[in-house]
Amino acid sequence: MSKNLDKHIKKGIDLGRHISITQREHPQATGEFSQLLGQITLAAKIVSREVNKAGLGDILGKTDDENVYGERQARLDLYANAIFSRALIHNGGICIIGSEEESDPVRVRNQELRGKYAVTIDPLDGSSNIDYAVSIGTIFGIYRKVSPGGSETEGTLEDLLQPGRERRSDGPFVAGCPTMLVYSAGVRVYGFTLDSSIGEFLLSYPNIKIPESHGYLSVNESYFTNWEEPVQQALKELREMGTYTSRYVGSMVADFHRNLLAGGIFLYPPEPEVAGKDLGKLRLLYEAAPMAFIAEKAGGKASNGYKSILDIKPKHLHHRTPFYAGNKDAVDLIERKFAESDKTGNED
Ligand code: FDP
Repeated sequence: MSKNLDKHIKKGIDLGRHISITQREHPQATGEFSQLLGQITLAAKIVSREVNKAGLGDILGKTDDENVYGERQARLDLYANAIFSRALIHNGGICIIGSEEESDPVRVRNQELRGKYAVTIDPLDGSSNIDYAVSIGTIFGIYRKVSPGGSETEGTLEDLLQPGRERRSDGPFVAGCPTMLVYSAGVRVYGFTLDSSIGEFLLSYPNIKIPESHGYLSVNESYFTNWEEPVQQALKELREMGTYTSRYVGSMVADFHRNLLAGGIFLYPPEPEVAGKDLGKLRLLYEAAPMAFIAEKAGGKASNGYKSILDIKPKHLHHRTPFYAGNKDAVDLIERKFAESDKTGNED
């Protein structure tokens, strides 16, 4: 960001104005990216409103449907998926969406609506917490279309199955108290807080940097005995350092967001002997890669134990990965433990 533009990025400016100022950094920009972020913001506000009044209507609870991972979908999952899909397809300037709640990608068939971006989305992460007034949120990721034909042609799987490093922008939006939207378009990480009295996201964190060497260890410790030794050892050492303490909400957007501001590491290690969890639980495309992008842009790190999450090329839409993200020193320690172990290396 040039110094000249920098002076306009002050706490309190609204997201729309922020997007238009930062867009001036890119003289070649056509405004399509800003329009896409605008649509994401609009959908985030609608979902936030619904999350905050959940319980008053009939939006709580599970449906009888399951997603592609065999998890029962909550009503709010499906609601958020519908709101984001509609906002993105009709006015987002995208060609394809990969959603955690859909087994197949959704292509934008209408050429007039189609644009040059591909979006991945976890419409409501932490949804097992929906009924309990715990913060939950949306995780989105934006790629440029790479399949041939530009916006003349429909998006393809190739547009979605790109390594995280190719991302154009990512962010979680956390619906809680307060509701926040965090995003990075590749340089800084910005945090906005929703002022519900005026319905605007206002800049509250102009340049988020994850603290170093202290903070929270966020992991579901009930799986401890199922983890590989390097993870167990690393956690033991982190605890012994005395600068880390445990805190786990069980809703990744909330845990990750707290650690981004206060320091720490979020872990979801593999459980090699447990069916379906040999690569952990988190989905590379929808959960791990967008959070890894934010972690790295904030000066932290995200790894599968062997390499950066951003360097893993997704094999398919629902590819899972072990995930360690947060303070650089803590993630480095985990990688070191794996490197020292006699394991041959995780095949991603
Ligand atoms: P959820 O299934 O409720 O959507 O991958 C999603 C996630 O939640 C994360 O947000 C959360 O940290 C994790 O799963 C919780 O899994 P455990 O119950 O196994 O700890």
